[in-house]
Amino acid sequence: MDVVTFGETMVLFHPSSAVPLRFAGQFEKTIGGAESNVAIALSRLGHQAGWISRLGNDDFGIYVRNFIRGEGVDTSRVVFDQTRSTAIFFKGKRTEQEPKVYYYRSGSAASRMSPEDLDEDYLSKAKYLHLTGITPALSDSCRDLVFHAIAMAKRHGVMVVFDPNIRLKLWSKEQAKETLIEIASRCDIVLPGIEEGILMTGKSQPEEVARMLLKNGSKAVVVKLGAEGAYYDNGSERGYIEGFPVSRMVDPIGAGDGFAAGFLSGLLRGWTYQEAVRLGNRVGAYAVTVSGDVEGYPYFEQIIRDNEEIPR
Ligand code: KDG
Repeated sequence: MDVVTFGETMVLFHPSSAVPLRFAGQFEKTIGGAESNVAIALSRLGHQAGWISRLGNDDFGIYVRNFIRGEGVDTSRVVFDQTRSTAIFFKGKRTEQEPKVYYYRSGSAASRMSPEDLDEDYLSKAKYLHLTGITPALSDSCRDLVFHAIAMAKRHGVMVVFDPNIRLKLWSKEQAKETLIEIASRCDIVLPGIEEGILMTGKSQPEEVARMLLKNGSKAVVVKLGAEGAYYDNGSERGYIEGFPVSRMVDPIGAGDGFAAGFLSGLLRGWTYQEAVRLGNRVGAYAVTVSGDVEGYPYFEQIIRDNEEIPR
């Protein structure tokens, strides 16, 4: 495996027309989950990714597993929980820039994930472990799982990449800050969005956010700046990398996960930080052109075809 990740993936319903949810009569169904988004995007970019989770033993659980497996992601460690359901969520009107999300996930199968869901042999063979700050917000056992996974990865020299992905519908700012700073201090690479970086460090500029997170214990930090691109600092090199212009902006959700996948793809290819961040920006840009989370993620061939300037 190049990258192993774990987290909750839900069935996502979008209203078919741009009306408030209470008037919507028809919905399109797909899936959404930050970690499976990263695994799918990595698989399209040509890497081996494994996604670990718990799903309900129901039609939605099978749908989520089949969708992710159909993208070439290894789902062999997914467990079907006999007593809990697969979570679902809805996205609000498509005309909004940042659509509202409505979760129906409390007490879901994935919220029962715990350290027992980790297979040490499986994780030890990965090059990277990818984590997000959504998982520790789901339950105490999920929080334990995150810390357990980091310790396990460290024992085997697996690099740990952490995207704080703060979801204030799941916990308060104070709880999020305390836990995410603690997790970040144990991770090799941290990928906050600028707003997340501000919340975690109290600093307002990307350079300061990165410096604080390096001081906190991480070896490298990339601060995502949306359309503006990203700022990286790995202790020896630092700088801003411009974003990619997009022809149509439909829905920014999923762009950060696309960034993480593109960036990891660059590192897995042995590229420099600068080149890897650039690929992250590019994959994030593709993601915002569609309403679903994963539909916009490109195949590597598409990236080469769409732009000759791809490094190497
Ligand atoms: O990053 C996109 C995800 O946030 C979205 O698909 C849903 O995983 C999700 C969450 O927990 O909010």
